Amino acid sequence: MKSFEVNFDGLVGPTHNYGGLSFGNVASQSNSQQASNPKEAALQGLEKMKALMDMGFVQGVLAPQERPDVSALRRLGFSGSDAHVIQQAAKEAMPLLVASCSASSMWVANAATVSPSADTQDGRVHFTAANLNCKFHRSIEHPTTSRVLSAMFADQQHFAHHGALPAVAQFGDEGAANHTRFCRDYGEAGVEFFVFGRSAFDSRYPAPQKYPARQTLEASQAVARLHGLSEAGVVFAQQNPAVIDQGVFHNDVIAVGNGELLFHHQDAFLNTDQMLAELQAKLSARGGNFQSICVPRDQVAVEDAVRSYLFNSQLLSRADGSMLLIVPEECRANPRVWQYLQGLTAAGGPIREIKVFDLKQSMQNGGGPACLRLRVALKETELAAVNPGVIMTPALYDALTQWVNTHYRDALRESDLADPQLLLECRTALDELTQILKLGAVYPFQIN
Ligand code: SUG
Repeated sequence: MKSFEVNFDGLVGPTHNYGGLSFGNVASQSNSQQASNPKEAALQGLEKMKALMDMGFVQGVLAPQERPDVSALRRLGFSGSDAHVIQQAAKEAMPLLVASCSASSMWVANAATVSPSADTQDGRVHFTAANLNCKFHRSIEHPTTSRVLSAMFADQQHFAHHGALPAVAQFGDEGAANHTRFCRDYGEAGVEFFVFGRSAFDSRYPAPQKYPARQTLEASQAVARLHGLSEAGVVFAQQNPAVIDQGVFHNDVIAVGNGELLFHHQDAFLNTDQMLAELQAKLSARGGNFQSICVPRDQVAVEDAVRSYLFNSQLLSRADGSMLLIVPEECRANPRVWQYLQGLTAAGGPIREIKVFDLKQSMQNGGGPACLRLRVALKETELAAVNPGVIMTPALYDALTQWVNTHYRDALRESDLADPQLLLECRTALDELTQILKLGAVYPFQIN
């Protein structure tokens, strides 16, 4: 049976802004308070989705969330009408209003961890929504994420959904950004690779000193258990704490994998040789031939990787078996990274082509091409069971482009977030979107 890796890209929401909310994420911190352009951000994302569809990949769309999140503000003690809640928060606690307005759900690599049916005990595709417990603005995403994923993957014969892990730092879970899967073919049993930043209960694992490690070993282990993965099909590895302290807040900022290939920086992991040997052995037991490409620090420093987002790229398999790397414009702008990439494609290895995309609006908050997509490997029958409203087509691309042009602002500053009109604009837009994507009622304002 045919199988596919489908990329579901997060549609950028109408409140995209630079709130400076993510300590440890260099771009978010350094672009804080700049004016954003939500319309441009959403159109840049749609361009990438269309380009992948035009290249023959199956492409999906994941809806943004309702923002400002008035119910989150109510839980923090603001009351009265929705407009009053927003105005009071703006007056008394602007950082909370900014957090409740973040369009951060666009980075859907953090929405959930997904295990394809070939790896799971019950033969279904498993999803665990990420609790994103490290940052308040992200911790409020998972209830709506769960509803949206359930509306997209509704068929219980094929799809199983798990709620987010307990909302405490010991189970900090950032979803697929710290999860990669290696396999010979998307439809065959593979090896799921979980990368964690620290252990909550075992002090033998070193922790970073400056910035938080968002993902714990215990969270990764819990997800593997929930998904019914076998010992033979998982590898757990620790991220190098020194690179977290240089701004690598998710593993997908320093490594990316696809098929039988891991593309990573020399300093990405602790105990790299042992980890590579385990991946090699486990994939080989599954009939695969594990390969890795290590980018040496004397060619690309960690700082260059963080600035350019070289590893936050999409590594895609083409029909002829070779691979394509989708990188952000910032890679071309960095001479060392660009020179490395020229050498990489010329070397005759598995990565043959580089395609560059302008995703500046998202990049300025630390979200590159790979952050914007959630990968779901599906067999033909499973793909047929996905809500067809969320699969990209030329007609859907046109409808979404028109929808963005109708509803989105082209400039947003912090002071604009206090405007109760913004809430109405967002709800009007999202109500229309649920019809375009055929999702049914998924937003709090549609349910309550
Ligand atoms: O969680 N930025 C996101 C970026 C997430 C990137 N995702 C992956 N690497 N997969 C984060 O730090 C910034 C929001 C602000 O500052 O306005 C933010 O949330």
